[in-house]
Amino acid sequence: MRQIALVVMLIAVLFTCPAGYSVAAEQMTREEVMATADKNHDGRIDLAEFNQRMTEVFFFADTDKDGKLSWEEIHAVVVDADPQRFQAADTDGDGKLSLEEFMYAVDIDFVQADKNHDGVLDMDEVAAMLVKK
Ligand SMILES: [Ca+2]
Ligand SMILES: [Ca+2]
Ligand SMILES: [Ca+2]
Repeated sequence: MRQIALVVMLIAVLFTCPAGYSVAAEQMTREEVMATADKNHDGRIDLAEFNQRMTEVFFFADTDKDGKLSWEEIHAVVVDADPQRFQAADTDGDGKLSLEEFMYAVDIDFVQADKNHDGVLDMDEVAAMLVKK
């Protein structure tokens, strides 16, 4: 069963935001991921950059501006989102993700993607996230 990290989907969201349309995360190349998330172009995504981008994703996706992400809001921007992952991230079970729940979930993905545990995602680690399992 293939599972693409939520973080890749969300970076894909950022990548597609300016163009105003959605593409599936697996269509992205690692160069596109890096070009989107690596703001200072040092070839790595650190946690501060990552959290900043994810916060932007959160508010971009919150189309009804209630400060929470419903499944419909997530699904509207992440075409291949996994409902089970959404439910797992919704720790208080109210059917929506608060910013805290959202950031907790994506930070887990960041840590899992950081294979060498140096606190940043480099090109190889981003590429590994894009590999289908
Ligand atoms: Ca909302
Ligand atoms: Ca919740
Ligand atoms: Ca790393």
